Amino acid sequence: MPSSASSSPGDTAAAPPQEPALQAHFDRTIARDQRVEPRDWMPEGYRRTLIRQIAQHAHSEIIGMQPEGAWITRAPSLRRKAILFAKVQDEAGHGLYLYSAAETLGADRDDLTDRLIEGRQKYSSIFNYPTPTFADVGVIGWFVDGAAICNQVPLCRSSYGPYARAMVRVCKEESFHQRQGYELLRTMMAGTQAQRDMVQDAVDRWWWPSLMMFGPPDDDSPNSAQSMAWRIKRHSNDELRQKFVDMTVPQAEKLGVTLPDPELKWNEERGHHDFGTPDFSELMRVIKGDGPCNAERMARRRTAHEEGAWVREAAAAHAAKQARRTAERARGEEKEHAA
Ligand code: BYC
Repeated sequence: MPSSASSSPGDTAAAPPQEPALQAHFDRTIARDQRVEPRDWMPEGYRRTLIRQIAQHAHSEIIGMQPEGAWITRAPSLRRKAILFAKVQDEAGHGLYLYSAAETLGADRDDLTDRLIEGRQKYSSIFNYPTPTFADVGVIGWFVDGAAICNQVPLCRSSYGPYARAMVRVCKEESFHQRQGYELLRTMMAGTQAQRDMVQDAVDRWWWPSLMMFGPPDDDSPNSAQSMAWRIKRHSNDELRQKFVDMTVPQAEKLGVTLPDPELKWNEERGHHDFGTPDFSELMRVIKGDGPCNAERMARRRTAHEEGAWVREAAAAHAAKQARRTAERARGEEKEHAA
């Protein structure tokens, strides 16, 4: 487990250390696999990269509530409704931990929200696909949360302390999310032919977009090399994509569905599955805003933000009142002591 690098170089010196010394200390922290904490000096590029990735990750959790959230009122039983409610609520929680982690880097939460709703910051491509049937809820749990686990378990060892610690809890919850999806699909596969067809149709629609979640191929990933050198990312996009495929193939066999890739086969020599190439031009189109549901997701998020203004105002007024009362109490106690 990496330990914290809390001491700063020059603690013992009278004058504040100069940047090269700070940089050297930061480099040593990374090389020793220790953690960088909010109070530590860090290069501006490292801070910017983290804010970018953590904010996108937070936005993804918040926008990611929509595709499944659309089924809460239509879930086929009370049990499924309660499960789905809990899952979507967990996603809101993940967004909140992540916005808090971004705040430790000096980001402002309101500003991050503005960047999202004005389209100046990204969120995961996967949430721009529609959820026309209840099988989509199961497949999102199985594929999307499965992909999230592959991507996020290594982030528990990310070099930035608050991000890594947030990921520990997020991953525990994602693991439940994945299992509930798989359990839902197993139930549907044990049902009627129409239900089995519904599952296969959802698998066919979500497979390739799920592979795209891992980002562009390594050769076209402008951020990977630096993020890996800083140990923010621990594995490349292609490594994680491969891990997801290897993990999912036996699960698909057990479930009795076919993954829609004719090139998918076990490669004995590599000890991995070979698989086809996702359409990365589609990924780029979706990231740029031209996916099937981008406009709908953003419109919904903007409306929710506008409709939530009174809640934020009320919470701010309540916090101000509490602060005023605490200050008044402190002044009263001071007077008592003085008397
Ligand atoms: N979608 O150089 P690259 C969840 C962007 S939510 C959109 O490889 P990087 C859940 C990328 O940002 C979990 N954009 O970038 C919630 C970059 O653009 P900028 C979401 C993408 O950062 C609810 C450019 O393309 N997970 O689990 O090294 C319900 C070049 O890419 C995508 C996270 O956020 C994409 N798919 O690697 C259910 C995980 N891919 O910023 C489930 C944390 C790439 O340079 N993030 N881009 O303009 C990461 O691990 C990394 O940021 C990525 C990309 C692997 C996504």
